[in-house]
Amino acid sequence: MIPKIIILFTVLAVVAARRSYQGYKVYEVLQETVNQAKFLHQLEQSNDSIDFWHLSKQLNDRARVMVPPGAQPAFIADLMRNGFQFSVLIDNVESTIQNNAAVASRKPIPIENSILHKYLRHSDINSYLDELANKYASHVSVVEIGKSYEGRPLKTITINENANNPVILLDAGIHAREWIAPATALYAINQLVEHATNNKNVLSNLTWVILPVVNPDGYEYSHEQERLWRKTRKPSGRCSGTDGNRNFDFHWGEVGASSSACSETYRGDTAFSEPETQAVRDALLKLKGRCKFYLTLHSYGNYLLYPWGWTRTLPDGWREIDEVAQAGAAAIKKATGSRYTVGSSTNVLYAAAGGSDDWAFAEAKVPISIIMELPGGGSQGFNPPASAIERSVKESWIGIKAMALKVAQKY
Ligand code: 0X9
Ligand code: ZN
Repeated sequence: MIPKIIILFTVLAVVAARRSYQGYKVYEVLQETVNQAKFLHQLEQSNDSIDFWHLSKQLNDRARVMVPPGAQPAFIADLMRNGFQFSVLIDNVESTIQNNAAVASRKPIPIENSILHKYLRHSDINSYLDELANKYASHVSVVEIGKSYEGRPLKTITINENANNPVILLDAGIHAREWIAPATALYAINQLVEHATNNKNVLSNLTWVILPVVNPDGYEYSHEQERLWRKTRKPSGRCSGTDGNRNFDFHWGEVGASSSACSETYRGDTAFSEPETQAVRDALLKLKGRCKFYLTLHSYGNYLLYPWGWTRTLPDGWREIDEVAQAGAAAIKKATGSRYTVGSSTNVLYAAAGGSDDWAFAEAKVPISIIMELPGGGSQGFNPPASAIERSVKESWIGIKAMALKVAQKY
């Protein structure tokens, strides 16, 4: 029997170890002119202490920027000097994080039920995959495609393997804090395996390979220590982590990626410096010729984006990708009314080289490569409450299915 006082101290130690976002604010900043948009992009590149949750090239769009208390006076002075209109979207980021902790500590429920109501931990996600492979052994299998830097198994689940089928590779969670992405991948797995009869049209002549958490070290760290952690966890000098979505070897580091290890968009020491990006690379290379659709889930902003992410020029074959993405956006619009913006990453958002989407398209020769920026949590940004999971994953699955169907018709 462990004395209560020890339990209390352990709980306090764990709570104390978690990074606090007390006093951090998220500002919404309206960019009305080209110069204002340029100013924000330069700020994103040059200032490691402020964190852009959303930034795009579109005029009259509102950037969302998280700023720690000490940097707020200078940030506001910068905005005023440049004539920005702005407001405070989240007054204290810490209060949105505590809401989530309350949900996370509810008593456990069976995994299938939890998918819609909880952000599952990495070990539970992997257990679920193994459980499905055991239960549906004739057409479901799990493969460990590598290990994360901290040694967590990177598991893919393959559904409906058949050498004649085109393959869809779906991944999620390369950015740790974007919890809704692994939750969506998990719901897709659940639908394809446990509700196969409702999803026959995307199973009959397609094989799905799904990696629900690309960056489990970062994902776990964002549960335990820093809710808004984005990168992997391997140390580089005095800072930790690489932005996995700047680490792929295609125009690596050329634009929109930082060479500073402390930046949120650190490109890594070399291209493919991270075991997690190597695993995605190898999985895609293994499927070269067969994989027709690479879909990578992120959050947030309701975007369906495609190559290139490193230049504003559009690649040969972009119309095919656009057609698939438009099918996804239209299906969602029809089902729930939610709007997605469709276009090339550089033209819609910003130029950022080294993304998995560009690499899959250019080097693994996947003809349809799309990044889906899922809905966020409204005023909570990356921190959509667990109560929002069900509505979000069900809506996103409608779009994913519509895109898969389009791909099945093409190949
Ligand atoms: O910046 C990113 O990596 C993505 N947005 S996020 O807010 N989820 O971080 C967009 C990436 C678009 N694709 C490329 N630039 N290749
Ligand atoms: Zn992301």
